[in-house]
Amino acid sequence: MSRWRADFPGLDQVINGKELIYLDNAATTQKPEAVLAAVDYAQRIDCSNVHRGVHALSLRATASFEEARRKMARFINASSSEEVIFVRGATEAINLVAHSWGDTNIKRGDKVLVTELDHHSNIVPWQLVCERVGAQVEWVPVLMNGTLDLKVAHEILSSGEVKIFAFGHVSNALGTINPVQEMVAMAHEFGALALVDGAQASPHIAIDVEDLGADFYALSGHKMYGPSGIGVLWGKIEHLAGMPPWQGGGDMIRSVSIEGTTFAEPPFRFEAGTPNVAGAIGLGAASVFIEEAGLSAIAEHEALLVNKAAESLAEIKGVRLMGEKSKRVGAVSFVIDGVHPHDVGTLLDQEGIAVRTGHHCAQPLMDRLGIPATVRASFGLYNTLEEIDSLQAGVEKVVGVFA
Ligand code: 7TS
Repeated sequence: MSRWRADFPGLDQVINGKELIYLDNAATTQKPEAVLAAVDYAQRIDCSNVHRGVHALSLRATASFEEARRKMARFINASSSEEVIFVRGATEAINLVAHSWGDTNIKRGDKVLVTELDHHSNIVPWQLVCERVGAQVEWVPVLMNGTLDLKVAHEILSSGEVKIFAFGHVSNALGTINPVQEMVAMAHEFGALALVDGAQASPHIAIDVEDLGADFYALSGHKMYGPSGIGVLWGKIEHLAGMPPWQGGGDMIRSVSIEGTTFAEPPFRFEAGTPNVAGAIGLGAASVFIEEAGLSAIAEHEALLVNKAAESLAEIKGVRLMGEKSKRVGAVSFVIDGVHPHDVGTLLDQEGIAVRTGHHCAQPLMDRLGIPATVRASFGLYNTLEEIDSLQAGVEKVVGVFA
């Protein structure tokens, strides 16, 4: 049993006549009572716009919103909450950097380095900026064991032409944990910045942006037990201070006149318009929930789940696991010979088991693995070893149906 399970009301439901077994946590996580209550309070009681009212409600909403920013700064060990920008999610965080930093600093003939292991969110924004400015996207290949070929990364970086190296902390499709510090150091050695997509790391691994040494770090609230529509872009203040705004509007200016506009300091320069106030407050509550649960206790519990899932699925004839077992967190991805992953997903759903099937927005990875799609079971702190038994039984049943 998981000691955290009772905090999640969404888990307590019956799907297709079976108790829900929710193994689609890499897509989004369920929300604990503490997050639901924080969002509810922000909208029911403290409902007001932020940074613009002198009345009590607005002051309360602003205080809670800025408290959430400080909680997120603590959660990732940022040196200052000025470095924490609220965005819609990891996708928007990366697009913000690609536009604001990228359009200013990447020039014709420069290179941007991405990886074949990454989510489309950390690929497409870089392709777009390279098209805009006439730069070139270069790729770090992924090896069949699910890890990156860092020798090639080193080779490409050593040209000195790479402006930024963008890569994930943890792969959403395979669960591979990348050696972030080593990759950041490699980028810096050759004069490139490093952006880390932490969307799949933040629910599983303690994040210390100072220690990782990266220049930018992106995360999504809904993948770490927080609400959807909110996330964080962390950036080193020396970069943020020199970056132009991406979007213009209210709350991001110092002054506006007919002659022109001057902009607020970070983080407000990058938060045009009314922000997702309740979402940010809910995300702050999620970070406290995770801190109180303890990332080392979470990691210990989840390692049992991932290892048991990998071992029990590998025992089933016809099942092929993707990626390397030892460096994995949060997810296992597999295919069944002769069975389309979507059929596996549909049959598992009949057992009340929610998994994701498809390319997981990681088509370059699928191409490299030579498959169109996988079945992915991904785990949260509330999953149990009994649920892994049910997954194994469910997959055995699928194999039986197609035998
Ligand atoms: N980066 C990674 C590594 C992701 O896994 C995802 C979403 C994103 C970025 C985008 O996050 P968003 O919150 O901005 O949408 N990944 C998945 C997934 O694996 N299944 O559904 C969404």
